[in-house]
This record gives sequence, structure tokens and C-alpha cells, in this order.
Amino acid sequence: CPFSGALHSEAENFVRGSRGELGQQASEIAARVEEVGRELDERGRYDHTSEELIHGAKMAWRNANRCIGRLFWNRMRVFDERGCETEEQVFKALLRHLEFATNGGEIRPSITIFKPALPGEPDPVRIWNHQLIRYAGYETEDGIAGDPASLAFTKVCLALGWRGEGTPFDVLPLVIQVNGGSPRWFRIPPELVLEVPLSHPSADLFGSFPAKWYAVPIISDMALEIGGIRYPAAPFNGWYMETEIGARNLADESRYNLIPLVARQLGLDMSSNSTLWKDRALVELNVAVLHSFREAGVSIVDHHTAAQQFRMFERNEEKAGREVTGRWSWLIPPLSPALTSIFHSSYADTTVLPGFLAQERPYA
Ligand code: HEM
Ligand code: NRG
Repeated sequence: CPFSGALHSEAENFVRGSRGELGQQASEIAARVEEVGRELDERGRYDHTSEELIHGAKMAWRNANRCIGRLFWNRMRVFDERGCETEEQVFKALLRHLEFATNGGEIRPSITIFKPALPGEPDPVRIWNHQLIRYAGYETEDGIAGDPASLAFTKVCLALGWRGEGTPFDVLPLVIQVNGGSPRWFRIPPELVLEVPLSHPSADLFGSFPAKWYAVPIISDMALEIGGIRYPAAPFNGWYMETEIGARNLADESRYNLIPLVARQLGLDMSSNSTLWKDRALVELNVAVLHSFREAGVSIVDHHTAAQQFRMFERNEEKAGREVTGRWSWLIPPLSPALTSIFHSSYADTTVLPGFLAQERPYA
């Protein structure tokens, strides 16, 4: 069949590559290559063994060009949830992921993998959320409330019948779609959502604003591709690097935009750009994020340590004879980038598979 040629070679490359890495015998590998070839010829598809699924997911993390956290690629829990059929089953599997990954604050890198896509059929599972836990954003008469990044998705949730409390930090529901049908929404039990109230070790940075952030970032809108097979629902998590929260989510003008508040609270001279009041406020906001997560016993990494860990990853990969690909503009932290080795390095932004791929939003 001429259409399965690409899949055939992707599958063979993956089987050889992953089993080779795992140190399997040439004879074992040859037997599996032959088996996969036969499956593809007879059924037009093949199923990953759990070993292939586990190592394939780890390889995908290792190949994530935008990720600074890749030193730990081989330390991830892989949940095989390919048996989930219904929205309820998917929802329950997501709650199991959430609880395992959160682990009371000692966050465990994890991925949950649902059914693979089949050519010509609707995706068996899609999670409409960008992350399993994220805050809603609303357009109100006095501007945007909550997280502006969630405006479009929040509208979808409201249209489905969900109602938020209207705080700046309403946790959105999970929106799950099965076999291209109508999506269904589910409230996440609040006791499964670990959050960290933010405070600064020596200053009142936020006044009456109840600043906080959730503990675990769980990206849920990317596809995982392994050996020519695409998994459209494969949410994964590690822990946060503090700049993601302190230098972007809470600081961007198009997000929570807290820099002016923090600067006022610190009594900084805001009369001119050249007092560097924005930079000073930004640093203290990041200090507050690190301080608060540490205080709450929730895993987090600062950008200096993360960059050192990435350097170690580069050395490990060199020893293993693999090239490290990367996207420089994403790898450098948004705070003091030139203080990290990444800034002074360059990377080829080549797509290597297995990998995580952006996919089209399931809603307008
Ligand atoms: C992106 C850190 C774990 C896959 C990123 C980014 C950071 C980061 C800072 C850039 C995010 C942004 O600028 O919005 C970390 C840390 C981890 C970790 C500290 C702790 C263990 C993981 C895991 C996976 C992963 C477990 C997958 C199994 C990715 C991918 C991206 C990314 C695919 C790109 C996301 C996109 O394109 O939007 N990571 N990461 N990371 N990470 Fe990691
Ligand atoms: N910047 C986003 C999260 C992106 C992924 N970051 C991680 N991933 N740390 C944010 O919510 O701020 N991870 O798997 O740990």
C-alpha cells in the first residue's frame, strides 16, 4: 500500500532507535521490526507495546526544543490510558494524573496517554484545555478580569453551561471530547488543585490583591507523536520555573500585568524608564514566587539552576552521541537571560521525533 510507506519507515526508525537505546539484542529488534511491518501490511496500523510507549514519551520530552527542563527526560511516570473510551473515563484518568503529579507539592513529572488517532477517523480523545489547571478570563465593563490568555476558552466553557465564581483566579473546568462528538465539561474537585498564595519575604508586594498561582503546569493541548502514531491527548507535566509565573503570567501587560502594582507597593520611583523601576519590580516578583513555593513545600526551579541543569543535559547528550536541538528564543529565561550559558550558545531548531506537536484548536 503506497500510503503506508511513511508510517512504515517512521515505525521502523522508532523501533530500531528506541530499542537500540534500551540496549536490546539485534535479534530481538529485528523480530519486532518484522512484527510491526506485518501488522502494518495486514491491518494498516500497529500498537505500541507499553515499553515502546514509555520510552517513546521520554524521547519526545528529550526532543522538546523549547524545554529547558530536559535533564530529567528519563525520569517521568507514563500512564497508559489507551483503554479509556468515554468522557467520564478520561476525566477520572485526568484526576488520577493530577493527584499523582501533585503529590502534596513534591511534584512528579508525568504523562497520561490516551487512544491514538486513526487515519480518516475523528480524534478519539481531545482535551480542549490548554493546561488541565488554568484560570478563567472574562471581558467585563471595566476591562478584563482574571487571565486574559483564557478569554476564548472561558467563552467556550460558559457556552457549555459552566459558571465561574468571578474571582481573578477561577479554575476552569476540564473540557473533554470523544470521537469528534459534543464536548463535555467537568469541574475539578478543588481539593485536587494545589495552589500557592504569593508573598514576598520582606515587602508587601501585592497589597489587597490576592495573588496566587497553581502548583502544577500540565500542558494538555499538544499531540504526542511516536513512531508515526499520533496521540492527540497526552497531557504532561513537570514543575514550574519561577520566571514562567513571575516574569510572564503575572507580569506581561497582556496577562495579569502586576508590575505597576508591585512597583507602587515597593515605593519605586516610577517617574522615568531610566530608574529601572520595571526591572526592580520584576526581580522582586520573581523572588516572591520562589519564596512562596518554597514556603508551601511545592517544587519549583529558579532560572539559574534550570540553565545549569540544561547545561548538564547538553553534556549527557554529547556523551550519548546525540545532538541537542533547541529553540534559543524559548530556552533563554525571560529574566537576566545573559546570565545563563544558554544565551551564549546556539542550537539547531530541527524537529526530531518522537516529539510533542502543536495541533489545531478544536474550537474557533
Ligand atoms: C516548554 C520547563 C518538564 C515538555 C517549557 C518551558 C519551560 C519548561 C520553562 C517554556 C515554557 C514557556 O515559555 O511557555 C520545564 C521544567 C520542567 C519541565 C522546569 C520540570 C521537570 C517537561 C516535561 C515535558 C516537557 C515533563 C514533557 C514530557 C515541554 C514542551 C515545551 C516545554 C513540549 C514546549 C511547550 C510549547 O510549545 O508551548 N518547559 N519543563 N517539559 N516543555 Fe518543559
Ligand atoms: N509557561 C506555561 C507552562 C509551559 C510549560 N512549562 C513547564 N512544563 N514547566 C505557564 O503556565 O506558565 N512542564 O511540563 O513542567
